[in-house]
Amino acid sequence: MSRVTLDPHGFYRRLPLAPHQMRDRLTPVKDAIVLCHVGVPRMAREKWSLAIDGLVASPRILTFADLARFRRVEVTCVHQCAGSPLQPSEPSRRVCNVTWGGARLGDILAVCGPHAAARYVWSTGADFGEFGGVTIEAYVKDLPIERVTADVLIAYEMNGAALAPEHGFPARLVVPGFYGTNSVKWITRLTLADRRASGPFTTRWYNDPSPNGGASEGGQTVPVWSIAPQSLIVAPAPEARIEASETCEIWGWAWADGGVVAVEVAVDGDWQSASLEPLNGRSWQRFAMAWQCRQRTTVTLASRATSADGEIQPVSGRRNAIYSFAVTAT
Ligand SMILES: Nc1nc2c(c(=O)[nH]1)N[C@H]1C(S)=C(S)[C@@H](COP(=O)(O)O)O[C@H]1N2
Ligand SMILES: [Mo]
Repeated sequence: MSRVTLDPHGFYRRLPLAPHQMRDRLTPVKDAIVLCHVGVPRMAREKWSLAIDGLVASPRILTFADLARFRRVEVTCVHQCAGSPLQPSEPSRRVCNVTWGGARLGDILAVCGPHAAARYVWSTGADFGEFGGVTIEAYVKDLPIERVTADVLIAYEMNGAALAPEHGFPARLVVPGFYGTNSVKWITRLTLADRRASGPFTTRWYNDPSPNGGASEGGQTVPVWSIAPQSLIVAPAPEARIEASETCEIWGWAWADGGVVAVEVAVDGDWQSASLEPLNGRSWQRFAMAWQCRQRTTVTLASRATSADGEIQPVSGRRNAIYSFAVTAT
């Protein structure tokens, strides 16, 4: 396939909402996160195609009309940027919760006959250029093939409308529960393979030092796949005026791949259980705690989530580190 036009060209992102602006359960498209490492490809639906090759019995090339003939499904999920791959331990609060519509990747692969030896799905986008001083032939990511049967999509809609160019028009991969970096936009190729992909976005970047010895010490690394437990207080806002004598609700959102089972809220370091709504699919979960300050003073608020597998948000140094801020009661 010939190369497409990029507009804009080069790194492009939307400034994410601040936590206190994340009031909607379903984030409007205009407020959704946007992250494009090398630019925004512009492609017509009629010119787009998706090649499926590698360890399959029958390789295929799907047109958009072919894609649209697969059963259409919807998945509402948290969509979070892992943050800059050049600063992998910076906390990332670039997050939203949106509904994707498209075809199940499992249904598409079923007609291609995956080989038993296939362990990973490599996905390639139409974008190319330069990032972090490296020439990028194409944006390529990978995911373990077991994940496909869950709810991985080739999506062509966001919140019920056709994808905007910056979100991957006409079609993109969506891996619910994985960080956004894995959900390849403007997807043009899927390759089934017996090993991980070897491009810069799967080797040089987006691999964390493993807990048992970091990469710098010659240890193992873990791919930036599953979303770690995280939570954000939406209200009160950092600049909000709080009445010392009135009860207010501290509330926010919590999420993790596989869901969150507990959220605690701290006022000046005193952690207490918040109420947490049950997990609904892959959406973020609302938590809340009633609180009365009782004194005219400035206090620090923080929240921390625990995932279903018992992982808890760390204090600092990780992309899911605890978010805290000061509020003043008058
Ligand atoms: N082809 C391609 N896909 C991509 C990217 C990219 O630069 N090129 N950026 C990734 C990153 S880092 C994120 S966080 C998400 C953001 O998706 P969005 O811009 O639609 O919110 O897309 C991912 N998919
Ligand atoms: Mo990202």
